[in-house]
Amino acid sequence: LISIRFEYVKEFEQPDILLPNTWIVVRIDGRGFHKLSDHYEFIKPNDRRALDLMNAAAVEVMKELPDLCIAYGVSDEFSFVFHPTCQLFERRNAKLVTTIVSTFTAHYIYLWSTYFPARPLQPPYLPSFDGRAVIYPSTRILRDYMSWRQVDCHINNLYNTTFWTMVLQGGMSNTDAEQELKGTVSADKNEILFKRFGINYNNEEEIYKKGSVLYRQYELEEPKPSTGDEENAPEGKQSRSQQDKLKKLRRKAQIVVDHIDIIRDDFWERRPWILSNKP
Ligand code: DGT
Ligand code: MG
Ligand code: MG
Ligand code: MG
Ligand code: MG
Repeated sequence: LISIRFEYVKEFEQPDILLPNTWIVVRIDGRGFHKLSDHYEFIKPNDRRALDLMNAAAVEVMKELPDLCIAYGVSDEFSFVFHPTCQLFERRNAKLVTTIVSTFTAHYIYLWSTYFPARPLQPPYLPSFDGRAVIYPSTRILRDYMSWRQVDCHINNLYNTTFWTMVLQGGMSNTDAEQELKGTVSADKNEILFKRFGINYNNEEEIYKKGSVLYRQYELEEPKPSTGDEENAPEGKQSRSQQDKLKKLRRKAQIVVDHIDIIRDDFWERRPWILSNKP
């Protein structure tokens, strides 16, 4: 066959399998959303429609990829988490990242008009996202990653809320507000908000302060009695039938969008199935 002559080009493809038995986080981020949010006149500092649209697209990604355990979103970014036992696409980096990025982008664009009915999408201001995969070798580090993103959300939101209140309500110029906020700590910003504008930061909406966490809400039922099959499965691995059962349960489970602390243990202890990957 003539194709034999050309087949050697296959050898140029590099393997990109992610280390086994590690958490995989695929983080996507909107490209140039500074410009995009200006063009479509997103409300500053937080546009509820824009965040709801991000969350709606992420819910669809979770539905399409039952292997995902949890996702966390803030601003124009979303982190999607695969369990260490995940074998999707043989854990190939590019396959995982490109599938998440394109699935998310497709839904984001499809749902756009629901959230911005008066602002049809127009080139060159079309939403696109970049993506990367990072692996984490322990649950502790995975949780620290999630905490890092939520702390970032809080820090940025406190800054943005204070900055835009000073500008929009206080009539300050952008440069003056920026100058005054330089070197301030959280307590200073809270004080500016409260003393000057009567705003108690604690009363701001949770979605802005905490970001959005998406997870599967399993029905609270006892796990089905196991068949001998699974007991023979090697430790740390799941048998085919076990995997199939999990997949079915995952497909059926409702996906919850919550705005809640994920730094402290409470969230995880009350939902042990999220990290254990068992119903
Ligand atoms: P990149 O990610 O390097 O391509 O560049 P950007 O412009 O996407 O920068 P990034 O991701 O660091 O920052 C996100 C931008 O999106 C930031 O400029 C503010 C904007 N943005 C996100 N959510 C909202 C929102 O709810 N309201 C408004 N007004 N802007 C938002
Ligand atoms: Mg970026
Ligand atoms: Mg961005
Ligand atoms: Mg961003
Ligand atoms: Mg194909």
